[in-house]
Amino acid sequence: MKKGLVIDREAQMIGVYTLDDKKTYRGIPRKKVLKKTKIYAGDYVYGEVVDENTFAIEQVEERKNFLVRPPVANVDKVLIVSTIKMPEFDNFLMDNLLVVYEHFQTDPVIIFNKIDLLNEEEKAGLEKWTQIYTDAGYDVLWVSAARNEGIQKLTDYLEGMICVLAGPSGVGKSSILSRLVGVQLEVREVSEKTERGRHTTTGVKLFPFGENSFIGDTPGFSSVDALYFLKPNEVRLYFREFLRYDCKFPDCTHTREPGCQVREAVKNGEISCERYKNYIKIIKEDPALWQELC
Ligand SMILES: Nc1nc2c(ncn2[C@@H]2O[C@H](COP(=O)(O)OP(=O)(O)O)[C@@H](O)[C@H]2O)c(=O)[nH]1
Ligand SMILES: [Mg+2]
Ligand SMILES: [Zn+2]
Repeated sequence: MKKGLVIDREAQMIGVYTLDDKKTYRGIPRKKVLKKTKIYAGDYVYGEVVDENTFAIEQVEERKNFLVRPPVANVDKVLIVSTIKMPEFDNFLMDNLLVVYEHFQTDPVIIFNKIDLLNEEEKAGLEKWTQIYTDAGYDVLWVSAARNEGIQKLTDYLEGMICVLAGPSGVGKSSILSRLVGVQLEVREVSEKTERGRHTTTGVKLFPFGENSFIGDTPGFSSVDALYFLKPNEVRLYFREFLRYDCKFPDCTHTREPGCQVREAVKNGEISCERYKNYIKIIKEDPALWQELC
């Protein structure tokens, strides 16, 4: 059988891209397949090319993860796009996004765009935040979509991956997508309201770029409250750097427990105050908990 990737999924349309000869077919699932599972963009499928336009889907590979927004399977990287200025960096939003995408078991990476706009002082800000997120365990890349800087490096970094863009409006998601794919494209912004009010899911297209990489044209969350998906005592599992510490109690919430190594690490500067402050803020705990350490 031939292996393909579902790159277009909207209503009854299934676009299958064959990985060996890089052609796109209309996918027609066999009845037995549809009984077993739904088919999403990002699904790897096996089947036969039955004519020059048609791929009969016999089998859907088990997916390693599934993002609800956008509805894409097997996501290797979520590119959380942000800027230091225009719009101003919002680290609370960033930490909420990181928690949510960690929870969906997709690997978030941080992209700072619009670096062409920064003066010396703002560049110092970019370096400060880059250090904080690198220390926390994230890859951070700098780009300027406007000047096409850092785009080749980003393309190389994403080789062979299925990725989607996330982040607030105006940070340059459409511009980055256009640079990666090499044609002018609009990321299809969907307002929170219309998305929730609808029963049918919005279609997603994945565009091939670089060497065997794919990127979605439908963005992920522009803003999100981690507590929409998680209970307060689960949030601690998605602050990467917290997982390096063994507190006295294995279910330590890093708030008031004795022998908390995370609080100790905040106190001695190993964990960033900014990150711990947002942790406390996300779980809606007492601000005194970070104020007394920072
Ligand atoms: N100076 C500068 N402007 C940029 C850059 N990338 C995007 N922009 C501009 O920022 C605005 C928003 O970009 P867009 O790609 O639509 O952002 P989106 O809302 O996240 O899709 C547009 O006016 C872009 O031209 C960049 O690297 N530098
Ligand atoms: Mg856009
Ligand atoms: Zn603790």
